[in-house]
Amino acid sequence: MSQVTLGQLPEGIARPGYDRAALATGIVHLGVGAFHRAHQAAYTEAVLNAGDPRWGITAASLRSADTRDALTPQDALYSLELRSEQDRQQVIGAITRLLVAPENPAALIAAMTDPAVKIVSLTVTEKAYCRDAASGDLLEGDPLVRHDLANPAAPRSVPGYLVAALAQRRQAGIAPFTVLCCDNLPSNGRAVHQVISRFATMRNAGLGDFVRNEVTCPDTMVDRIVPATTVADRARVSAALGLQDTWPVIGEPFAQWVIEDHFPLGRPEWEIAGATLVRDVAPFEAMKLRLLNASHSALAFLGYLAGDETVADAMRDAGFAAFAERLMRAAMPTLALPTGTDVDAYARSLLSRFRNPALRHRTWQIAMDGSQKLPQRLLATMRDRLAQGQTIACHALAVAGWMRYVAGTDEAGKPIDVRDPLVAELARICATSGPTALLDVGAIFGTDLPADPRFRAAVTTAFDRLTRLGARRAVLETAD
Ligand code: CS2
Repeated sequence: MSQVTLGQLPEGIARPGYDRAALATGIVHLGVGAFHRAHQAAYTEAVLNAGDPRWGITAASLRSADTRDALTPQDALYSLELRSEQDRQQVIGAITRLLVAPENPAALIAAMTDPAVKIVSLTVTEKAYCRDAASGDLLEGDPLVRHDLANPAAPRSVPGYLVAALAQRRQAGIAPFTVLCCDNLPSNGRAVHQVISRFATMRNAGLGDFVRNEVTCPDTMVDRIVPATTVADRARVSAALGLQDTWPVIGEPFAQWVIEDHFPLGRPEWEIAGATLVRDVAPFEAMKLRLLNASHSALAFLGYLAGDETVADAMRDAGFAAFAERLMRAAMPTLALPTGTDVDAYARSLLSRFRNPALRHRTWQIAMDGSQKLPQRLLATMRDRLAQGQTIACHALAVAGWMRYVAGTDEAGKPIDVRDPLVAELARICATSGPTALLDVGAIFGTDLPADPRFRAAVTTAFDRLTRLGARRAVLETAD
C-alpha cells in the first residue's frame, strides 16, 4: 500500500479524501502504538476529511523503530479494521511523518517546537510518566528522570521530551502547545501537568513557573478496545484491501472520546467524529476506569490463571462473566455519574463488547503493568467502598488474582511471563515473604490500605480462596 496505489482499493473501503501533501502539522503525537492509530488518528482523519488541513500528525515512537520502518515505505498510510459480525476497513492518512525519538532526540524536539504545532498528544502507557502510581508525584530518583535532568537536550523520558520542547518554545517566544494525555490515568491531564511541572522546576525555577502556569493539559477519557495486531490480522486485512499492509491496526466498532475543552491554541473539531467536549471529564473517566478497565483487569488476571487466552474466552465462562458484572455493580455506588447516563445499559454494553469473538484481546496483554493499573482501576473503588462501610470481596479477589499472577505460575503450573516496571521487586517479595506480602508495596497500595485491617483481611481471604479453589470456582463463591 502507498499513496500511488490507493486508487486500487476496492470501492467500499474509505481512504483519505483530502490532499495529504497540503496538510500542515498541527499535532505531534508521542507513542505511535496501535491505540493511537485506531483512536485519536481516526478521529483526526474525520476532521481532515471534513476539509480542515491544519491537523496532520507527526507521530513519534519513544523506543522501537518498528512502526516507522513498517509505515514509511507505505507513505505512512495504514488501515484500521473494525471487527464485529462484519469487518470494515478504512485507510487512514492523518499521520504524515514518523520519527524514532532515540535515533535523533533533537529532531523530535524541533518538531514539537514548530509554531504550527498546537497540540502534543500522548499514548505512552501508565509507566512512561515516571510517576508514583499511588501519590502521582514525579519519581525524582528514576534513572530516566536523572538522565534527562543531566542531559536536557537529549532526553529519553516523556517528561524530559515535553519539558525540553516547552523550554525551547519559551525561549523562542512561541506559545506553549497543549499537552493532551490519552492514557488511562485518573485525571490524566492533571497527572501529566503535575509531573512536567515538577520536572521543569528541577531544571530551573523559572521554567517550573512557566510550565505550571502557562501549559494547559486537558483531561480526556479515551475508549476503544484495540488488541495487538497479529500475523493473521495482517494477512486478512491485506486480502480485504487487495494491497499489502504490513502494519494495520484492529479495533472494535465502538469508540468514545471525552475531552475537557481547554485548548488555548485551538483544536481539531473532533466532534465531527463523535468526540464529546465537556468542562469536566472526571465522571466519565471514573466510570470507564472503574467499570471497563477494572473488570478487564480482573478478567485478565483470573482468566489467565485459569488458562483463558483472550477476554472473549474468559467471558464464555458464565462464572467469569457474572463475576465481571458483580465487580461493575460493586463499583457503581462509588460513581458520580455523568448527567443522563444509564449505568446499567453502560455495563451491559461493556459485557457485550468483552464478548466480541472477533477480537482476540489477550489476557496477557491486559495483565501487563498491573502495578501501574491497580490503583485507578481497583483500589480507588475499594477505598470508597471502605469509606462507605461496604464490603470489598469482589475487588479483593481481583487484587488476589494480580498477586497470584505476579507470583509467576498459572494454575496449570506453567510459568508466566510477567511484564511490569516493578517486576524485580514484586518477584523478590513473592519469593521471600509470599504473594500476600505484596499488599505492603506503598507505590501501589499507599499507606492507608495496608494499615486497614478490613483491606488486609479481604485480600488475604480472597487469596486463600483463589489458591484453594482456583479462579473458576473462586469467582462463583465471591460476592459483596
Ligand atoms: C486494557 C485497555 O490493556 C488494558 O489494560 O484494559 O487497554 C482497554 O482495552 C482500553 O482502555 C479500552 O478503551
